[in-house]
Amino acid sequence: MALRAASILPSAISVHKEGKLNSSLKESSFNGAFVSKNVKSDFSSLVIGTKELRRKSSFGPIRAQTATVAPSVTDATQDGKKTLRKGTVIITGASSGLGLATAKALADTQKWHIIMACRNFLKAEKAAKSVGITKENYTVMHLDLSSLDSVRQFVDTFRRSGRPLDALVCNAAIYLPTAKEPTYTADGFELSVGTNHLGHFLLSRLLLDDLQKSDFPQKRLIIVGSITGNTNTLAGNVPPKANLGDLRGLAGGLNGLNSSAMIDGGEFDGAKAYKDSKVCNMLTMQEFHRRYHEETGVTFSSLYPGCIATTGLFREHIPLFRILFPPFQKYITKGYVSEEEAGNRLAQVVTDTSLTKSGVYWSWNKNSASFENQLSQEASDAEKARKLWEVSEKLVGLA
Ligand code: LMG
Ligand code: NDP
Ligand code: PMR
Repeated sequence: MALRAASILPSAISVHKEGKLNSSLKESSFNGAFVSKNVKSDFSSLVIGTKELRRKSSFGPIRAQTATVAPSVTDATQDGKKTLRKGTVIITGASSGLGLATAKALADTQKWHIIMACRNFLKAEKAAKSVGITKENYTVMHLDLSSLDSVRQFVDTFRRSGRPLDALVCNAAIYLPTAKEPTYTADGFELSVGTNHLGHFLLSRLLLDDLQKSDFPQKRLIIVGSITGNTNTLAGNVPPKANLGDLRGLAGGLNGLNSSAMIDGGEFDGAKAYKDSKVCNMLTMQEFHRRYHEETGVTFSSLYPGCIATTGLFREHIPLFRILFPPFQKYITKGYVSEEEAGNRLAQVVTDTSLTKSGVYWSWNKNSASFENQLSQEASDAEKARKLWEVSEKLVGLA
């Protein structure tokens, strides 16, 4: 495609200094980032004011641009320049938190139509209105990731809409830290791994075809990861730690009957199940990259957007946690980011022309500049990724 990268996002995208950052990175992780020595010496500087963040975020200035919306992938304008049609992006769990903030950031560019793939139609509609996403920029489509039938139906409905697919963001998740006993998806999988990993696994496998067919210059499949699944960080060492073991529980169907409800075959622990599911998300992204990047040209990415301590993710946690967690992250770990900032970060991974490298787990440093982060040993284990892929495709009925 002879389109110039700049035609996708013509604004100044300038703050990424991956090469420079990487060369000075030290393996000492605090804020989800392997921070350089000079950053490390001043933890307070890991957090900067929202205004400053907005200024420094490479996504910020895009909002001020006047967008050009063209009906087909490229359209000649009067002055002979080619412009790009609006992209279509599916965001799962766009009814709150990070997903909603990302939808808002992308809608504000006027360059994207957002398919809000949500389990609660009314909530999603209200959420879109509440943040001021205008009608022509979004469509709500029903998706319940805790049912494989619903995933297949969603794919069907999306295809019948006739829209091309240019980006898919697997964002939705549930976290059940206080559950004493496992609960299950419609298909009988433990609910957190069933929703966060298996639902998204089926969705992204089915939609890869659609992404491949798109004529958009950059096609992306993003699966949201997290620091808490990475045991090479302090946050990833807070018990219970993620550990997939030899996948015996998953291979047994994760059903708590003839197999454990936990991937590693152990006793049920809701917080661990969530962290395990995030490891699955990060491994899946890398396995997609190895299997399909060259063949399809799709960019596969994951990210840790920062600690968005105010979202609905913590709704099942005890009230005291919900009160203390935001100030703890703001003033003690300094890993806190606002929903708006986190949404801008994920929106960058969707559109930024400097984030085209595939197979990368993105994080952001104190200046809100993105860099390629390193995953833990388990979350980058290629053999485990392959096994996870094969077991997962059996469970979701693809093999
Ligand atoms: C579990 O408990 C529950 O058991 C589980 O059900 C689930 O809810 C799960 O993640 C959710 O949590 C976690 C519990 C145990 O942690 C706490 O709840 C901590 C509360 C007590 C904290 C004490 C002091 C903190 C001071 C802050 C004061 C502000 C108050 C805000 C509190 C808000 C809550 C966050 O956790 C523990 O066992 C505590 C010990 C945790 C320390 C973990 C650090 C491990 C460090 C290991 C070093 C490894 C180095 C790696 C570095 C890599 C570098 C290359
Ligand atoms: P929220 O709870 O605010 O958002 C989660 C979204 O997922 C909601 O829209 C929710 O829908 C949706 N969802 C849950 N279950 C299903 C389902 N069965 N089918 C369809 N949608 C579902 O949490 P966050 O915004 O914080 O989380 C978004 C992502 O960010 C997750 O992948 C999480 O792991 C990741 N993340 C979050 C961090 C944080 O600090 N908050 C840090 C690192 C990563 P509904 O509105 O109907 O409940
Ligand atoms: Mg954690 C040092 C930095 C740091 C960061 C960036 C996070 C992020 N956390 C950090 C440290 C700590 N946390 C420490 C030292 C403790 C012990 C006091 C701690 C505790 C803690 C709990 C109990 N943290 C938590 C919990 C949760 O229930 C959250 C969780 O694990 O959800 C799975 C959580 C988180 N801490 C984070 C982030 C980003 C989360 C939640 C979200 C996620 O991974 O998606």
